[in-house]
Amino acid sequence: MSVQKTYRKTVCPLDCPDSCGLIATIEDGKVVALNGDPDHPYTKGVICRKMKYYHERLYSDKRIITPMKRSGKKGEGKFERISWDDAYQLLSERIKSVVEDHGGEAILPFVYAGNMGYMNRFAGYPLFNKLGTSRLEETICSTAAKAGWKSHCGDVPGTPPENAEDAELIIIWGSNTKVTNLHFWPYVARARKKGAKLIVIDPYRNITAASADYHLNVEPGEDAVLALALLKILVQTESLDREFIANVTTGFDELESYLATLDLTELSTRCGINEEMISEVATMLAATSKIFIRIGIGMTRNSRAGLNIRAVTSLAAALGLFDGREGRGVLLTTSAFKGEQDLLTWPSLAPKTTRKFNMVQLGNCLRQATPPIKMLFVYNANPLSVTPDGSLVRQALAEEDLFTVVHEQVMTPTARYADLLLPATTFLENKDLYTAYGHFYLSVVEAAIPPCGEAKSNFDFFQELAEKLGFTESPFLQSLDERLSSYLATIDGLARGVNGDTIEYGRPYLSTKWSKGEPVFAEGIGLYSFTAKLDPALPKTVCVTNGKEFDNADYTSRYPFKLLTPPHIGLLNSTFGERYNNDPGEVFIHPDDAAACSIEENEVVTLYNNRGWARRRARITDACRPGLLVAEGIFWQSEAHPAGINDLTSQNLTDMGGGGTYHESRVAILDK
Ligand SMILES: Nc1nc2c(c(=O)[nH]1)N[C@H]1C(S)=C(S)[C@@H](COP(=O)(O)OP(=O)(O)OC[C@H]3O[C@@H](n4cnc5c(=O)[nH]c(N)nc54)[C@H](O)[C@@H]3O)O[C@H]1N2
Ligand SMILES: Nc1nc2c(c(=O)[nH]1)N[C@H]1C(S)=C(S)[C@@H](COP(=O)(O)OP(=O)(O)OC[C@H]3O[C@@H](n4cnc5c(=O)[nH]c(N)nc54)[C@H](O)[C@@H]3O)O[C@H]1N2
Ligand code: SF4
Ligand SMILES: [Mo]
Repeated sequence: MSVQKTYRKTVCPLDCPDSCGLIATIEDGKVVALNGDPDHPYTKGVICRKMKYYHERLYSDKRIITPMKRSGKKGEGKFERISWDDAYQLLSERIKSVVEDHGGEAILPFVYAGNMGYMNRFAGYPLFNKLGTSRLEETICSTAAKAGWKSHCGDVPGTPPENAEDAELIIIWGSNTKVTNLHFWPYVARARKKGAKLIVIDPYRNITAASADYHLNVEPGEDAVLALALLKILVQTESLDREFIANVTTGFDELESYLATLDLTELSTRCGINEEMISEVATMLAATSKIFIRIGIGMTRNSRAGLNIRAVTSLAAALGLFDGREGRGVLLTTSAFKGEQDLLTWPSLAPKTTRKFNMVQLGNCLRQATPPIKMLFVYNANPLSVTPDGSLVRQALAEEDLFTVVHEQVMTPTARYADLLLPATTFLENKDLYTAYGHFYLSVVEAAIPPCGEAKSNFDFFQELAEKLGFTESPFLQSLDERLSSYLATIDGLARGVNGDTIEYGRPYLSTKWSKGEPVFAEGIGLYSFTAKLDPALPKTVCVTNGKEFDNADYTSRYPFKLLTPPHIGLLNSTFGERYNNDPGEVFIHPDDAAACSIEENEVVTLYNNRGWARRRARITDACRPGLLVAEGIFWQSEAHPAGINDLTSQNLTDMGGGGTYHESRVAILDK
């Protein structure tokens, strides 16, 4: 007898700009396949490979399906099973005693975007506010990029990605699109079929750059310099959109005077792109008005993050790319929907304004906060793998008097350090609302299957915990549907009449902010500003500056290599790490450097600096220039490789937005 199949629409919850519409095939109560939803206008039936096999993760032996209490040493990963009742009892007693003895600020929640669904991602906030815990500044990903954008562009949304298909010149700047934003690629491909050229600006030849017409292997962190060089030539050749500059922008004079002081040869040397190539690109920019720039976050994971974004938007504005005309545009993030965040997080529940810690400085926080953190509460995140200066975090997690709670789906490196480990559902097991930062659609989807084992969604877990703690304020009494409806009602970008009662599950709703042909800056709408009102320590207009670690003479003398740590095609940050058992990942190294260090292909090499060390398998390739190392992927720490790539990265912050500088570490290779 054939087993009946059912199909449920859902949405990929991962922190990926594409937020795909998915169809789960269910057989006998189990998900047996995941496919792209052909009716989703951006997904168009296609999904990435890593997600295609998500259901294997759902049922893998690495999955956490019951509450557990630590029975071995911290980090050993030994646990004994307990009931949810016992887990709640233990947890609520511990919370009460920490709050009583040390105050609420001795608790630090650590959360990020393991699940992008609004209900579950923010589910812990009301409780942590009520408890008056320390607060986490969620800076790990794109705050620097957003701050850079906002300083010149204000709140304008990015151009719809669909516009790129009418472009004649596309620049992908600091994004490995074929890996991190796969669904933008078909628009690029269609444009190229019609004759468009693709330029990729990236320090190494990633797979996107390898498919481009031109690859500009800019020195990492020097994008502002390259943009200034292009602007200088475009001024000289009178190729800028002077009408747009005059009517729709302010402050160009200041930038123009600065450009006049710059020397093209010096700029070229500094950014690592020869003058002929810079001129050729300037000529291409002058030859067509149909230019689309897709800005990635890659250029913002260094100490000049905001400056680089400011520079690229300045170049775009000087070319008039914000005028909404066909085939033109600039896309960093789409910002298509905005709802009332307080209805998810409930800051009004907090008894007072509590201290804040920047999540990329978790190491310092756990080691140095005064008074100290006594309880770390992790959900939706794997801090031991993803935060910089990882050896500090590891030492802190091993301390006996830190009580660590981890709500997780699988046995991550952080989970192994938990004192109390609680099972979390996946997106297939819970309902949620999803938007996207790479397209303009919103969807609400229901659970495709019931929870596996005793797993609980973030929402259910935090509501139940609040109840055990005796909290009765209205947010703690809400059902998920109630919270969802209240939030939906505040969303700017949804068409009128779409609300909690009328929304169709699984249907993608297009934002009212989507428009293929509207200017975002125009007379009467708003002006682009080439100058920014910022902290006085930051330059008012874009200029040439030094990198904090890359240009530090002391570091340079001790650690000759620059290290980048961008995404890997098979991982989503550290999610799916369980698929690469004991694999430390690769490091790309130029053949000249490999020869100088007598390194052979596939040999495990040790990279080190003052913060720590990490091992990777050498992949000898001219995809990166001499002096540059590239380690794709946050592979899990394991018994064989206890240090991860973030043992090498620093807690330095970006110039704006307090972000992490994951692509600005200096390292050396250990002699054999
Ligand atoms: N497969 C996969 N997809 C992902 C992720 C993943 O881990 N794996 N992560 C997701 C998340 S959370 C995010 S935030 C996005 C991030 O995706 P992106 O926006 O693509 O940003 P990054 O991945 O940081 O870096 C992208 C590229 O920037 C380059 N880069 C580094 N430094 C510089 C520089 O100074 N200048 C320039 N021009 N380029 C530089 C890197 O070499 C890399 O090729 O991707 C998401 N998608
Ligand atoms: N070296 C280096 N480090 C980086 C980066 C880099 O480029 N280089 N990128 C940075 C960036 S951009 C980001 S966004 C961060 C990401 O850092 P994190 O947000 O920590 O992302 P992930 O590593 O994907 O880990 C998410 C975890 O959440 C769990 N999870 C998923 N859904 C749920 C759920 O519903 N409930 C609960 N309780 N848990 C869930 C997953 O199983 C997974 O272990 O990493 C940063 N770290
Ligand atoms: S990770 Fe990105 S590309 Fe892959 S299914 Fe999810 S949203 Fe789509
Ligand atoms: Mo991210």
